[in-house]
Amino acid sequence: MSAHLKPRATATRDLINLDGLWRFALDTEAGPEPWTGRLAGTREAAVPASYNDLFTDRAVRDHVGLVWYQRSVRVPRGWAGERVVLRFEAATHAAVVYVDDAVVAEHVGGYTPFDADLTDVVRPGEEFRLTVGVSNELSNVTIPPGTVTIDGDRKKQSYLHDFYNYAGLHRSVWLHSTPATRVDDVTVRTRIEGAAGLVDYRVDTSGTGSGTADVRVRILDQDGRQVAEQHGATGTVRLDDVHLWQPGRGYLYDLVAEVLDGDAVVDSYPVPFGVRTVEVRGTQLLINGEPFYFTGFGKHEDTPVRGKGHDPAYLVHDFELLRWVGANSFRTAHYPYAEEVLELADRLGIVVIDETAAVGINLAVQGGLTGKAPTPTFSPETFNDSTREAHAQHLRELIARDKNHPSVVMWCVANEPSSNEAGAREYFEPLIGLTRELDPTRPVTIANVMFATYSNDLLVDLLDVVSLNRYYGWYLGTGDLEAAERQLEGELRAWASTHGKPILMTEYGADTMPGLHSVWEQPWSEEFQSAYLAMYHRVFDRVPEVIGEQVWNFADFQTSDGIHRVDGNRKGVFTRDRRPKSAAHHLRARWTATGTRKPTDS
Ligand code: GCB
Repeated sequence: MSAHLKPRATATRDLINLDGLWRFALDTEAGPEPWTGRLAGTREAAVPASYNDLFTDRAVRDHVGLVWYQRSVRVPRGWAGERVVLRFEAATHAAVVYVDDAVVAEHVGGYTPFDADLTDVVRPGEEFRLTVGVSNELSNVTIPPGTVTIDGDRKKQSYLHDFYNYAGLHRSVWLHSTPATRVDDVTVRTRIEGAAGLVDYRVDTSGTGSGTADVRVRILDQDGRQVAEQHGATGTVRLDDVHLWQPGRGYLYDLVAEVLDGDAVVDSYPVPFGVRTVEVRGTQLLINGEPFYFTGFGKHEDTPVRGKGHDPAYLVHDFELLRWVGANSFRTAHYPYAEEVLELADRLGIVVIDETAAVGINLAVQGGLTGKAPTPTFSPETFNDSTREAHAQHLRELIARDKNHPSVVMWCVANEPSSNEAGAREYFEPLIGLTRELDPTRPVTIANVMFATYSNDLLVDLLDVVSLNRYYGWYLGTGDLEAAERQLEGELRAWASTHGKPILMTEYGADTMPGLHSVWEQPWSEEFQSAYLAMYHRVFDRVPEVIGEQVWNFADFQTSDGIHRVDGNRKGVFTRDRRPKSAAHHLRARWTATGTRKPTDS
């Protein structure tokens, strides 16, 4: 069952967090039907966390297939008559959930939440055995894709993305109650009219039988004072003298959606929202009518030991480093991040480009790197209609989860697909259309790969912003920043003059070993990283259509093993444990002066 509203404790809803240590076993050790009893073995795994780096056993780290998590859960006595729901914020990449001996949910997609309605299978006051099988297997019809091969008695997995395929229960697990008659979903969209904010809302309800429930919405300001109240499941609330949500100043209101039965409040659910607009006009992206210049990074959810497990301490620290370095934005490369990340971005006014997990819809890159004749990316045997349907479902789940977050200003439908190849348009046009249908309020982009040029890219006219990932001076012409500067400027100017759209640099960066220094600015040295970034910045400042710069990457991150990677990708401006390389100081000087306006704009 897909999920909309994040579980919250409210006057009408209770919430229990199920994080902690769960029993854990690989499918190869768990025996048949492991959900029918206590899991074999003595391993316990932390939730939330990737399981891969928790243990010293390589068989766990490299495991391909299912792993099993288990714990017992007691339903509170007081929940009689309530709806009882289990919520997984993320199970990477697919999950099957058992309550005692029965399947209660299955979900595919590793970075979006799902629910299981347990109302009819559990009893208040009683305990049940919760067992979850989580698979890390990827295929040509999963998002992201990958390939599993059999090597003797082992399964092996390869994939087309440059980050380690961490898996497991990466985010919190909750048990919560809702009333039977309840708020199911809330959609908030905002407009600005002079000094007023217009809040268009829609409240979906369930369990109201054939009668229509009376819905009331109340708007509270950041101090909790009620500033408006209105009845009706849909409508527009006017907020005079509105406090706008601004980059750097994340003012939030709460829209409290209530279901009433006479005077009684049957259900109550608050949605934080900000009043702001986003629009692409000409070659600018406007937030609240003002041109916005993006500074920041492509990030990853990646930390030592935890892998992709959500960690509130790293969240706070990463945002603190963003502030320190003067960054005003980031992209959720290459998958949706934990919702807590967006909530904090909402509160702090950090601007987010929200990306799907569609990374690696591209067989040309692999062909190009191995010298073999490329396999077509879009074909019945490779990425096909079923892949596109999985991608569509992923977009539905992403937009359902994130639509109300003011920090999110743009959807990124994919990272570096083969957008110059036959079939790209047939594959992507319906997905871009779906994104716009699900959310007509936000611009849409795709992070473009270098092989798809201003003259052969097949998608650019469908998108609002040209987002480019480019590595002149690193992958191309390594170390020659003079040539790179010419090539980069030439390419940016060609995109600008051919397509007349805003250009956002969503990736540029160079691998850098911290502590390696060179008076000649040699590749891999800290000096080179700074010089490389400074060169890109000179070019951005000369090309008026460039609306922002997001360095690849915020921090070093783990990848699969390979001769191009030294314990992972080293393009971080911070190390994996979040210490600055010297380039951080270069960025800090530039970005603290930039704020939200392009350095060359007065
Ligand atoms: C890219 C990818 C990113 C890689 C990066 C690199 O173009 O989008 O996932 O990590 O290049 O460092 O090679």
